[in-house]
Amino acid sequence: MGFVPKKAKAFGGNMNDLVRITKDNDVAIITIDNPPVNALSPGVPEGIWAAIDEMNRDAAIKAAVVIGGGRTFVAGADIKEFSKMTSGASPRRSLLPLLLHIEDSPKPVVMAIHGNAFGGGLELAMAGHYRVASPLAQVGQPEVKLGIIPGAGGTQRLPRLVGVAKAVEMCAEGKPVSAREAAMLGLIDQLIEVDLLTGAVAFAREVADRPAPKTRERSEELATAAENSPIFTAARDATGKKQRGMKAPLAAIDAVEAATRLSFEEGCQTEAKLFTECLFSDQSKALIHVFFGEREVAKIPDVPKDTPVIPVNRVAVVGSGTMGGGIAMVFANAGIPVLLKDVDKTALEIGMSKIGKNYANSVQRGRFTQAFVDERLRLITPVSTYDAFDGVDMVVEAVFEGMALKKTVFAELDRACRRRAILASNTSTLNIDEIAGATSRSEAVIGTHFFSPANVMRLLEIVRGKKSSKEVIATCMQLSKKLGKIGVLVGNCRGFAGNRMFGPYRREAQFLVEEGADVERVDHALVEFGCAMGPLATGDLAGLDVGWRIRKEYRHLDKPGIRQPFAEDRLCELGRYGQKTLKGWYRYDENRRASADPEVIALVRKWSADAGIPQRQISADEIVDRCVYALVNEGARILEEGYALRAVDIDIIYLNGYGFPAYRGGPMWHADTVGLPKVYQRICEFHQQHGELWAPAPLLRRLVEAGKTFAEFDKEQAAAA
Ligand code: 3H9
Repeated sequence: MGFVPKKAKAFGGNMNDLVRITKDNDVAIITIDNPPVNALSPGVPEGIWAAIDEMNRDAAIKAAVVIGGGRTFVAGADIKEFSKMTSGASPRRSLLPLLLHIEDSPKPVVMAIHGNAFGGGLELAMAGHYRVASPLAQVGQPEVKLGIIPGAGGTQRLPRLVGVAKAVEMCAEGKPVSAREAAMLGLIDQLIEVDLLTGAVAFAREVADRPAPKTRERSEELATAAENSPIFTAARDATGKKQRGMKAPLAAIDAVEAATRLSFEEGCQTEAKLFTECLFSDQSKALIHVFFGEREVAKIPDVPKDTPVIPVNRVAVVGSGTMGGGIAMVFANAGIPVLLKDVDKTALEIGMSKIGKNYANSVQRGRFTQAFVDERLRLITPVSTYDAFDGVDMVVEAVFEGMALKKTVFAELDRACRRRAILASNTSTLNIDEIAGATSRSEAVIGTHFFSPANVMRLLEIVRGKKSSKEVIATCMQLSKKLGKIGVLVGNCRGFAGNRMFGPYRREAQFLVEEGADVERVDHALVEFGCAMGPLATGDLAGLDVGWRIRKEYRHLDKPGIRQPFAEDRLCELGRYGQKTLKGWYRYDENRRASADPEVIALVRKWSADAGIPQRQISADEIVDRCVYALVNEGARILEEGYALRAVDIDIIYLNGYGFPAYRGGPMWHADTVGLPKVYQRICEFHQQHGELWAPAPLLRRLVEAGKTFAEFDKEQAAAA
C-alpha cells in the first residue's frame, strides 16, 4: 500500500449499521445501506472492509455479493465530506486501500448494480472481481462535473476494462453509460433481467471456484503509446471546446494517460496528486456549491415538501410563436398532451411548422429518434378557440408581451378553464399580480418564465404572485423537474430576478463601448471570463428591439439626471435589431456569422463625442468587473428585498438561464470567492466614478462590515426559517 497518499488515513474495519452481511447458504451478501444514495460516507468503507474480512474468515462462504440497499448501488463519495476536507475540518481519507483489500480477497466478490454506480461507486465496483447489473442501471465517472477527477483508482482501472478511448471519454466528459452499453464495453459481466440479488447470488455461485481476476493486473486493453497518442490529443482538443475554461477534464485525461505509461501503483499516485489539486481548486468548490444549490432551490421554507399538488395531466399553451411553440414541445417531450392555441389557422400552421422543423433538427442531430418525435407531435393539438380548455389542468400563456393583451387572455381563461386549473403566464417583465387581477382567482395565477429556446434552456423562473396558492407553487416546482427544468421561485418585481440583474449587466457593457472599448473587446473579455456569449452578442441574438420597446414603455420611471446608455436605442432607431436584420452590434452574413462592423464603432464614437463622454483605453479586467459586479450589486438588492430566497437561487438562475460559467459558481458565489470586501471596494470606486447607478447595495455593505459572505447569509436565513 505504498501509494496511499501522504497524510491519508486507511480504513480499518468495523461493521456497523451502514453495512450488513447476511448469507444465502455459501454466498455472503454485503448490503450497503446509507440512504438516500448509499454515498461512501464515513462508516461505509469501514463497514465494507469488515464485511470482506468476515466473509473470508467464514469457511462455509465461497463468494460474496456486494449490493446497495434501497433505490441504488453507490452514487459516489459523500460530496458533503469534500468541503470538510478542504477546510481542514476532516482528514482526507483514501478509498484506495479498501479497493485493494477487496481486489485481494481470495474469494470472488461480485458487485451487483442497480440505479447508479457513479464516481467512487463505480470505482468500488471495478475493484470487485465481477460486475452484474440491472438493465436500467447506469454507471459513470461524473467527477469532472464537480471539478474533480476520480480519486480512487477510477482513471487506472477503467481503461483496463473498457479501453483507453472510452475511459478518457467517461472520465473527461463525466456522462453516464447505460448498463447495456457497459455490458458491451466489458465493464459489466452480465445483465440480470429479473431479480438482481437472486441473479447475482446465482452468478457468484457459478464463479466461486474460478480464480478471482484482478482489474489492476489486466493490461490487454491499454494499447500502445502510438495508438493512444491521437486519442489524448483529440480529447484535449475537444475539452478545450466543449468544457472551455475547466481544469478537471484536462486533469482526468492526464490521469488516464498515466495509466498507459506507468505501473498501476504509480498511476494511482499521479491520480491522487491530480485529484488533490482539483479538490482544493476554486473551480471544484464552485461546482460543489452548484450541485447542492440545484437541490436547495427546490426547498421553499413556507411551502413544505408535503404540500398537496395538483395533478397536471393535460395542458394548454396560448400563443404559438417562438416561446409558445417551444413550451408546447417541453410538455410534449415530458409525455403531457398539449392544446396549442392561436388566433387563427394561419398562425397555427406557422407555429406547428416551426415545431416540426425544430424536431426534425433534433432527429438530424441524433438527439431524438423519428419514432419519439412522431409520438410527441401527436401530443400537440392545434386549436383556435378556448372550447376544450375546460379539460386542462394548467394553461401557460405565451402571447406578445403587452399588459392589455395579457389581461384579455386571462379574462378568457378565467371563463374557459375549470376551477382548479393553474393559470400561468410566461411574461418576462410584467406584473403577475396585475395579470391575476383580470381573473376571479388570483390564487391560481403564477408566472412560469421559460427561457429561449424553451425546449433547450434548463431554467424555469417560477414567479410567485401576492396571492399564488402554496398548492400552485408546489405543483409548478414539482412539474419543473418532470419537464427536465430547474425551477427557481422568485418574487414579482420588474424583470423578476434574472432579467432585473441582466439590465445593469448589459447597461455596463454599453457604457463601456460608449467610453471607448470596442464591441468585440467587451464581448471577448466576458467570454474569456467563461460566459457562453458576450453581453452585446447576446443582445443581437435576442433582438435589440425587444429591450428597446420595454425601455420605451418604462422610460417615465427613469430618474432624471442619471446617466442612461444610449447606443443600443440609437442602433434600433437605425433599424439595427441584431441577427434578425443581419445588423446590430455586429454585422452578420446570410449564415448569421458575425463580424465586427466599423460603422457601429464610428457611430458610437460620434455619439459619445456629441455627448461629451471622454474616450479611454479600458482593460479586460475593468470590463469584467463592471459587468459582473453590476450583477452582484443588483443581486444583493434582490436578495435583501426578498425577491430571491437565497443567494444560491440567484446563482442557479444565472448558470441555467444566462450562460454564466458553472465553474465560477454563479455571480454571488463568484463574489464570495473574490472576497466581498474587494468586490465592495470596487463597487464604491465605480460609484464615485459613474454616479448613483452604482450605489452599493445595503446588504453588500452590511455583509462586508460583518465579515460575512453570501453563503453565510444563506445559512443564517435557513437557520432563522
Ligand atoms: C466521487 O465519488 C469521488 C471519487 O472518485 C472518490 C474520491 C476519493 N454525496 O440528486 P437527488 C444527495 S465524487 C452526498 O435529489 P436523484 C442529494 O444532495 C461523487 N449527497 O436524487 C440529495 O440530498 P437532499 C461522484 C448526495 O434521484 C439526495 O442525495 N458522484 C450524493 O434525482 C438525493 O439526490 C456523483 O457525482 C453524494 N454523492 O439523483 C453523483 N448524491 O435530498 C451525484 C446525492 O438533501 N449524485 N446526494 O437534497 C447524483 O448525480 C444524483 O444525486 C443521483 C440521484 C443520480 C445519484
